[in-house]
Amino acid sequence: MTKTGYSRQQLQQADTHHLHPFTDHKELRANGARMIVRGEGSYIYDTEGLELLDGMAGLWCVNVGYGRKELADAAAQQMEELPFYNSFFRCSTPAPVMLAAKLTEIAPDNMNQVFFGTSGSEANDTALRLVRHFWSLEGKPEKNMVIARTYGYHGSTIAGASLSGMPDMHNQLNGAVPNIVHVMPPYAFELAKAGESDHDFGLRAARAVEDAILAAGADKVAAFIGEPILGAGGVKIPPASYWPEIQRICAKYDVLLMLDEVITGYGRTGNWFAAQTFGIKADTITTAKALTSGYQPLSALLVGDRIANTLVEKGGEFFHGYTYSAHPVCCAVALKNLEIIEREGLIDRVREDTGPYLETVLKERIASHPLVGEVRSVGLMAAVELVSDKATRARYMPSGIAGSKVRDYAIANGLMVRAVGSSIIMAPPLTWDRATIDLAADRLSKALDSALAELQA
Ligand code: PXG
Repeated sequence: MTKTGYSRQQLQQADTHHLHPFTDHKELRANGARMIVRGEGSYIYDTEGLELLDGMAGLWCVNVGYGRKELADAAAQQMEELPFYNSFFRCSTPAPVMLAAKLTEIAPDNMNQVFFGTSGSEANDTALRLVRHFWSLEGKPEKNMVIARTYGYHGSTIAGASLSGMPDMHNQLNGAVPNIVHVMPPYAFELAKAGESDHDFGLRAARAVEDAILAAGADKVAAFIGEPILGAGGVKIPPASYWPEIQRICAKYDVLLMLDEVITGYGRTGNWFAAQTFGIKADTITTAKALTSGYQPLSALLVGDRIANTLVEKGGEFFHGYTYSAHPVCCAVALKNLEIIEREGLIDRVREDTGPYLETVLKERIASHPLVGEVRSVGLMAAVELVSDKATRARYMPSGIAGSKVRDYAIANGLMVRAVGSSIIMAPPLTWDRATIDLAADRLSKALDSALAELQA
């Protein structure tokens, strides 16, 4: 029985009326979902009382960990005072106003405007509309193509899926948003040529963007969009040469730079934003997830001065917005969440202590495992590549089998991780300390051993 009084069986029965995201429904109904009923600190609990160390912070979002009463109180207080009022028709409410001001304080210097939505997908829809509108206002409506990347993930609305570089999603779209092209991602582990240095590979991957600009003509290209580190596509961390080259290319051809920090924002890489970690100057920054640590659905599109000035000065009315743009309850929770992150020094800790510690632990304890082809991390965001042969980087077949086995063993050992193809991904709460990282490494090592034994059987 759960605290709610329902057994797993009762919940699974009711769940047959629930269409889950990214799910094969027939398979789910045959096996039933794990029912997570409670969270506390770094742990989640299911109906059977299983305690899982949450190596994914929910879905890359619960940065301050579970069970924060302060966040519940902030929501309750706002609900009692004013549960909702809109920001249309010359109205506003205090929480989003104060949040917007706070965000411009912690964001890169040129980011002084914020547009709110409730999800990363919505924020990217806004970003796409905004960059195209910007070029129209500048008298260049034909400058409307956006360059994105294979393996990129930008959401699941039609614009989000169109910007994403996931072939399976595109195949189901039956018509993507026009004028979006995809180029290679900076994924050295699979795409670098024999003998090619990381530096050279980074430049080559960036120049795929230049090639796309030249192929279309710079006067046709509105923007490039990318995650500083590809997240859902498998924590693919670009070589140090990549972002400076992208920046140079965007500047040369006057192509706007849209950063998608839905995963990397709010401390994950050891700074408020990965733009600061990698030194990227963007025109828009999409954020969501950890803005509220997942306690409420909220996104914030940070809009740079160049776009904002044109929008404000030349734009007239921008015909765009959502009922829940600037939702006061979500914004009140976000303000409190940012306060917690600051008060507890979580970002400095990631940058100076736990981030480097995680990197060391992965290198010293995980990288040498016979199943592991590479480990990589920035801050508290990591990937472990699984191979059948360390030298050739060959994979176990069928594709993804090693990832799902390691994930399942990790869960059985009390560690929630995510598999992306032949890799294991981690993005834990920023509250993890060294002892928690050690515990996660113990559980992951055991999972690697068990999976290897089975794969070799
Ligand atoms: N951009 C990025 C970089 C994301 O990671 C979105 C946009 C869309 O956000 P919303 O809030 O609309 O989901 C995301 C979302 C996974 C997984 O399995 C990742 C996301 C969402 C769901 C699953 O890793 N990222």
